[in-house]
Amino acid sequence: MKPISRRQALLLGGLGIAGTAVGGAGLIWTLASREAPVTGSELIQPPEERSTNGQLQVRLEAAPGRMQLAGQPHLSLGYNGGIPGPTLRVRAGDVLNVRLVNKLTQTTNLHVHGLHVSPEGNGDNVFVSIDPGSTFDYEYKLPRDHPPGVYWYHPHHHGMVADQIFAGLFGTIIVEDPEPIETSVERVLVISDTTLDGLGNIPEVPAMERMMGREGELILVNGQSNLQLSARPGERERWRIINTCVARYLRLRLDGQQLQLLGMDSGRFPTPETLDELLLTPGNRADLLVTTTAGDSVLRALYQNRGSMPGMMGPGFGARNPADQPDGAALATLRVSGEPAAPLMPVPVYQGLADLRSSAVAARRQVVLAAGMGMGMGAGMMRFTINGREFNQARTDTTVADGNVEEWTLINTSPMDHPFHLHVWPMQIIEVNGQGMDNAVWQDVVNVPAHGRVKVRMAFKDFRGRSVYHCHILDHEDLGMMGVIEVQ
Ligand SMILES: [Cu+2]
Repeated sequence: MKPISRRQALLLGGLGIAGTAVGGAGLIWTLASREAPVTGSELIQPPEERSTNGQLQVRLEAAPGRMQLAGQPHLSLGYNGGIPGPTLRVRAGDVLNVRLVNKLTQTTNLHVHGLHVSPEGNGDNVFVSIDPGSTFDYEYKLPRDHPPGVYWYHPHHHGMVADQIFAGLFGTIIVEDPEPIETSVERVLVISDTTLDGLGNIPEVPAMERMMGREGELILVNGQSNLQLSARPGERERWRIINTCVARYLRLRLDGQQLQLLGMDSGRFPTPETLDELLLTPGNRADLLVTTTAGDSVLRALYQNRGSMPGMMGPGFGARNPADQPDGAALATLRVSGEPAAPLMPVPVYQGLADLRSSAVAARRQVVLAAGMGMGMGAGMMRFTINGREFNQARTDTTVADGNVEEWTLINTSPMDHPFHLHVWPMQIIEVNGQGMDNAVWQDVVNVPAHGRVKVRMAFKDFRGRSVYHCHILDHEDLGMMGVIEVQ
């Protein structure tokens, strides 16, 4: 039997050692986890917490334990004992209080990805460190005009982000619509990938995979493998989809059903856009309407080429990638049958964020994302840099004046894609490889293609303080592809 590594023991704690022991419960877990994933079970929704009278107070306990993954108990990490953690539902103008209890064996903290809230003090402050056994009280005050949409929470302690998310620490935040959209059912679909070592543990990830960006052998929705959903024809379902994978790009299809995208990240389109295929890079979210048609349809994640490592030919992953087959990986099967449902009211028109394409730009910057061989990280390790430097928490890389609109040109000099994430302030995509956009597209994670360049504009308003921008291939972030921004 493969012994658990020191790094893994640190991540998962004493339970990891117990799980590999022969005899007693340990052996049962070991045998159970060698079996194939359980498929075909009904979709399970994570527990929900909803704000009342403008407030939501929740306690999130990050801890190792036996969690259900692909229908079997596995030693992993979770918030409040489950993967994903509870769904938090709030409204613009609300105050969200989170008491984070760290029962891990490592330092952690919390990031509320995409929320437009203060990055300072006990707000969305990634410089907070919560030691094992400690507790921290976060408070997030959402502005009254906060965009509705799908957001998420996860750890952001530099150097451990990829490991902790890969092991199961993530959950959904939904900011409700100011004007309700009529739907027959709303579902939260949190897509993650992970690898199980056959002993019921999440294994250590080799350096090579961290440099490419790890992709797990299993792609799960709410911790479930190829689950099942049922509906009647003519229903309008609302799917809130999050890509929580450390590095995997999700190219999603649901052939046979009518799909309309309400928006991505915090960006909502004025009217829903019809689509056949949806690309979510790590960190992206989709707010999707599915109008059902009779028959069975499979939600698939198709292989997406995100480039290769410098000096290597072809993609970094081969046969063991579940999406690397002609039909991709089956994530869910939607069965539509029975009496047709009554039609619903049209989706109300949404007035989005102001279009910055006609705004005066106060400053233009270049942000160069690079990967290359370098000194100082040990033999064979690549350096992942922004403007030639690795992350240093003490250094401020970019200083912006409060209230200004800036235009950043994100330049990728490497042969692999990097999804660029800026905290607190959403980005409007202006140009991709020299091509202007047809409409106003807002995202907080923007893909910068291999050897490509993307222009984005941001309005640095409402908050001051220090925060970060980084590659959302979280292994790259942990390896240093992150910079500090201060708005003052
Ligand atoms: Cu990257």
